[in-house]
Amino acid sequence: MPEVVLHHYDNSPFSEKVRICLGIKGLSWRAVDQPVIMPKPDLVPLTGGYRRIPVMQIGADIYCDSQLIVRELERRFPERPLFPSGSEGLAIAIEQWCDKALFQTAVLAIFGSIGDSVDPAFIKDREALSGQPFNVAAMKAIAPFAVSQIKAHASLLVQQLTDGRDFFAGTDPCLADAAAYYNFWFARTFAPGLVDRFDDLNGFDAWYDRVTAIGHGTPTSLKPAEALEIATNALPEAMNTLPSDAAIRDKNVCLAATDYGRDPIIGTFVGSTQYSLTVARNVPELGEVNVHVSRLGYSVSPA
Ligand SMILES: N[C@@H](CCC(=O)N[C@@H](CS)C(=O)NCC(=O)O)C(=O)O
Repeated sequence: MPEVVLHHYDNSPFSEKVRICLGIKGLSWRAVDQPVIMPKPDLVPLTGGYRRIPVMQIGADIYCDSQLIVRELERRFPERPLFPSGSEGLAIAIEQWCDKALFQTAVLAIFGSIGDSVDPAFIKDREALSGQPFNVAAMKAIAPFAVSQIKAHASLLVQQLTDGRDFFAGTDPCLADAAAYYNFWFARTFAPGLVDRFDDLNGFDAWYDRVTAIGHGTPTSLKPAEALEIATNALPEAMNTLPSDAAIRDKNVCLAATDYGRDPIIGTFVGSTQYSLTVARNVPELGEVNVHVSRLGYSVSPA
């Protein structure tokens, strides 16, 4: 099987979720450093327009969005499962809580705290990404409340740990641990002093340290040009389409995130599962690549 290539950058919280999942599975992988802001000339040819981070590449298969990336890791590398047996849906529901409610709270608290020192180019880029003003003054005003909310979220996790278990689902770490962890990692790394410890939340910091200790598996760096070459020399996996999507099979469609970073990915609809949508794209410099997005949170429409 071709190597797992993760297009990421060190400071990316959603990448940290994936890196911890790679650590849980003990995988070796290749790390491509991508820019934190646009332009991303070595990423967009692979994705066909999607600019968010992380993106996983396996040969000529390109997986957009951390929620799809972790599912694909589970499908290809089922050992040391990310989804506790019988609780797959629950793990994903918890991931949704972490990626939406908890993440939004962490963003407000962090940028409310460090907003004055943020690079104006970053602010401009994120305004374009979200279509909203990056209002540091408003974030500052709400930061104390956001910090109190982060702690309230942390206390939910502590409730799950009261029986003395090591991780969210018991003795072994799973997706829920990685998904909750990256938000606290984000705050603790980028806004020191904000929520460094929760001494009165019994068990939280020990859990946090256990997840930190999982690490990231074994990454080795790869140049962006080498990743493009891997795609050029590979063929995408064959895909099936669900019967409910038969009407759009082989049609030219546009896939797009529905929250932010909604740049369209245009291609021929060639595959779907209950949780993913796939288009084939023929890229002059790369040949045939399949781009996969998560069904949850992405729209499909005629191109
Ligand atoms: N739902 C997406 C969200 C990804 C996301 O917002 N990523 C951030 C970085 S952690 C991003 O792409 N920011 C803009 C950028 O890096 O260009 C996922 O789970 O992967």
